[in-house]
Amino acid sequence: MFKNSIVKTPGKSYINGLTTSNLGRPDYEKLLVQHAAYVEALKQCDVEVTHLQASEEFPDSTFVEDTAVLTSEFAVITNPGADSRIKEIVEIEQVLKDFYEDFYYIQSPGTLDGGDILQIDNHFYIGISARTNEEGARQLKEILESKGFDATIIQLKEFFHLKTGIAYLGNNTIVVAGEFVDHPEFSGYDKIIVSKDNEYSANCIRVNDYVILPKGYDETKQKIVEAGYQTIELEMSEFQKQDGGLSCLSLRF
Ligand code: CIR
Repeated sequence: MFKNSIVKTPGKSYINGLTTSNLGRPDYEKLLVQHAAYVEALKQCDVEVTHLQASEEFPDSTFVEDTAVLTSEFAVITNPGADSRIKEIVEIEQVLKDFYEDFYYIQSPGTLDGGDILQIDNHFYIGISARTNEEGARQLKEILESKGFDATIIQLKEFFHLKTGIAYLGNNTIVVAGEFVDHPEFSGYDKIIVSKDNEYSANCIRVNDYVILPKGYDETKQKIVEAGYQTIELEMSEFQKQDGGLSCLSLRF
């Protein structure tokens, strides 16, 4: 069960943030509507929402997931892999002090984005990506192992972040796309396989009694419903334009 979440309203500078997509310029008004719907969805899932105000100096800071890795007992503050995002951690660490006493830190030359971390029960998967380097992954593995967790490092081939292509729904069930469908590290799980055309919907999140997924991916929705989950669908177009998905928009703990 998650009790808490942290979200952050995107600022107007969001439209000048980092992206590799060619989906066009985000519409700020639409973006705010989509963000508000995301916050409502979290509330529907019965989590408390700590809602941070927009910061114009950090265009990508609505993607709070990248700044921390949280367990029920301790917080790891990351060292984000994009230079323009590194200082986003200052505010998040401050906010997390209301919830945690035990803090760990990823330190340079290690870099790590929370989007590259997937927790499945007591096991963490750490993706090495354009943002998370080997040293960052090694540091996180060491921290997690010192606290009794297991951790596996996975070299990404195509996905932007690890969780761009994989989600854990509980009950040994994962949602997987692309390079993770036949990945040997994930062979022991029951898989909901997302087709190439629906790849964006692999970034979905289980929050208590619901699975939240992006709107417009009926095939994925159908498979999740057949696996026994209630769903909430959210319009995500303006986040997708900046390489963001559902998991990126909150810290859940
Ligand atoms: C970035 O490039 O950092 C943002 N535009 C998108 C970050 C998405 N975060 C995530 O997948 N965890």
